[in-house]
Amino acid sequence: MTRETPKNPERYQMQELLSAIQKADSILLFPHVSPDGDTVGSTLALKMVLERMQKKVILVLDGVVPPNLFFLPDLYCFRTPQDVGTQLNLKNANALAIAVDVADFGRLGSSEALFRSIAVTAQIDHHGTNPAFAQINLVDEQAPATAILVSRLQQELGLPIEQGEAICLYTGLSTDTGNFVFENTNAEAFQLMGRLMEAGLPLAKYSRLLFKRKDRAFLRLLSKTLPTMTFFCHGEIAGLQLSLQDMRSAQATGENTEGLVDYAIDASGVKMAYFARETESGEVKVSLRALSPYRVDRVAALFGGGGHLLAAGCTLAPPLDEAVERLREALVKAREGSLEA
Ligand SMILES: [Mn+2]
Repeated sequence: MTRETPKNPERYQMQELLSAIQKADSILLFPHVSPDGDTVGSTLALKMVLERMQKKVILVLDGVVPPNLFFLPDLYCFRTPQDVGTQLNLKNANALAIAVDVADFGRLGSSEALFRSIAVTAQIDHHGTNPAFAQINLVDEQAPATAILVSRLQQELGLPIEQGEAICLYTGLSTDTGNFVFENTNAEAFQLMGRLMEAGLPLAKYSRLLFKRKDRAFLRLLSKTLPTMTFFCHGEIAGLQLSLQDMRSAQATGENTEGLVDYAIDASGVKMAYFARETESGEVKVSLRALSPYRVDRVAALFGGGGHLLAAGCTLAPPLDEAVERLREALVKAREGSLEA
C-alpha cells in the first residue's frame, strides 16, 4: 500500500493518464536534458511496462546518458528528436507524448517542438515548481522520485514489477534520494524498495555500481583536490579548488569533478562549502553546498547562477584565486544572514 496523501486533482490526473495510455498506439517518452538516474530509470521502466501492453514506444532524448548509468538496459533505444521527427510519421498515428521527470518545457531542450507537436501530451513528475505544462499531468511534489509515480501507475495497470523494471525504478529512486538519505526520503520509498526486492532486484550489485564505484580519473582529482581544503569562519565554511593544470595532469574532464564538493560539506563542523575549478575556456565553475538552515542559492544567484537552497552553482570570471576570494566574501555574508534569520 502506498501513502494516502491528498493529491491536487488538477495536477494529479491518474485516471486521465491511464485512459490516454489505453487509447494510444504509439507512445513517445521524453526524459529531461542532462539526464540523471531518475529521468533515465523512470523512462526505461515505463517503456518496459508499456511494451508489455503491446504499445509501440519511442524514447526521445536531447543529450547522452552519462557513463555511470551505462549498466541500464535498452539504452540503445534512445533517439534524438531530430531523428524521430524526420523518420516517423506521427501526424496520422494515434500518438501520446509523456514527459518524464521534466520540471518545465525548457528541460525538454531541443525535444520541446516534437513534444508539443504530438496530439496528446502528458507528463509524470515530482518537482514542486512544475507548472503542469502538459494536457494530462501526473505531478506529485511529495514523491521523492518520478520512479515512485511510475510504480504507482504500474500498480494501477495491475502489472507486477519484473526484474528489469525493478533495476530501472531502483536507479531512479536511489539516485534522487541520495541513496535514501536526503530529506525527501519517505516511507513510500522503502515500501517500493520492498516490492523491488520481491521482484528480484540484485541490490548489492547495483548499489555498488551507483554509489561505491569510482572512476580512476575521479580518484586522481580527489588526490589533487583534498590538499587544497581550507577552512574559515571558525571552520564553518570550507573550500576546495582545482586549476586547469590539475585537471589536465589528472586527464580528467568536468564530469569527473562530480561529488568532489561533498568532501568539503561533509567535513566535521562545516555548514557551507564550495568547490571551484578552472575550465578550458578560462572561467571558474563553482559548486556550492549548505546544511540547513544555511543556504547557498542566493550566493549562486549573486554571480548569475542558480539552484536549490542547499545545492547550487555558478560561474565566475577568472583568475581562479580572485574568483575564490569574491566567493568567500559572499559566503561569509550569506552565513551571517542565515544567523540573523
Ligand atoms: Mn527526479
